Amino acid sequence: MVPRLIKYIENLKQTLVEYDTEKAVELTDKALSEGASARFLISEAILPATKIIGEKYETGEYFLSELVLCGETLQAVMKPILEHLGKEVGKKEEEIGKIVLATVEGDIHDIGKNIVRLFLQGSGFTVEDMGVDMPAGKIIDKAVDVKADIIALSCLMSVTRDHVKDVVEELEKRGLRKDFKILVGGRSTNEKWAGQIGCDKWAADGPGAVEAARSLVGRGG
Ligand code: B12
Repeated sequence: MVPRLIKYIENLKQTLVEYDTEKAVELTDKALSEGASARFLISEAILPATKIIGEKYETGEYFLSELVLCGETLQAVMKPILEHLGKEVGKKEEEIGKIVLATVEGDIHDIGKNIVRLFLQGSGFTVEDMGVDMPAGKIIDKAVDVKADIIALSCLMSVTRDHVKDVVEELEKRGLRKDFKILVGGRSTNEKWAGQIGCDKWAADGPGAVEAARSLVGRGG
């Protein structure tokens, strides 16, 4: 990365942690207009900043009010970053599969889900994004309705992990488990746990989600 762009990174991280929305958006716009890629900003500024914010919340240095303010600043910078990412990943003409994507019931985190959506769309998947706090039954109804190949679930909190399991169990209850592949990801999940509860694949990030989804529809390798 060009050295002149690196100077934005530390500043952007700091403004995100200090929930200075105006400055953070200004730095993001400048970095993007000077040639920084959205991928670079996500990996070098957004993810490290959310790690610091999470730690401050966990250790009690930040209260819920600060977490909420940080969430607002993050959402504000994600707007131009997602627009840019959409252009970077492009759009394939050929559709290689349909995905119903949602953050599970009880969980309203959606920044990572929205990144994953763009990567999947860019690689030829049609993605029906149902948003956040989505109960298992509604996710399955939608998957049946749009004849999805894959149900992709985002889960950021340990307390909502059981709602990923709800989707697996509800599919089994309806006799539909074989009709859909389940892909899961998000901070509170991991590959071992995903396998244990009966998901088909787990992935760590956007590019990982693409690789996993492609293999689930037989387009891997
Ligand atoms: C921003 C934030 C918020 C914002 C969310 C704004 C929004 N619109 O998303 C707000 C302020 C609303 C919020 C609220 C809460 N939060 Co919060 N939040 C965070 C924070 C700081 C960042 C999350 C984030 O956006 N990360 C950046 C994105 C890019 O990363 P990501 O989500 O992990 O996504 C990547 C991967 O995980 C993966 N991925 C994600 N989804 C999917 C899906 C698929 C299919 C695949 C394959 C991959 C994948 O790819 C993504 C791209 O790389 C985290 C701390 C952290 N370190 O993550 C806490 C954190 C997640 N929150 C936490 C908590 C406790 C809460 C609250 C309960 C606080 C409260 N007391 O009210 C509420 C929950 C409300 C609810 N019902 O959901 C805890 C959860 C702890 C736990 N173990 O369960 C965390 C970890 C903070 C902490 N360290 O304690 N939060």
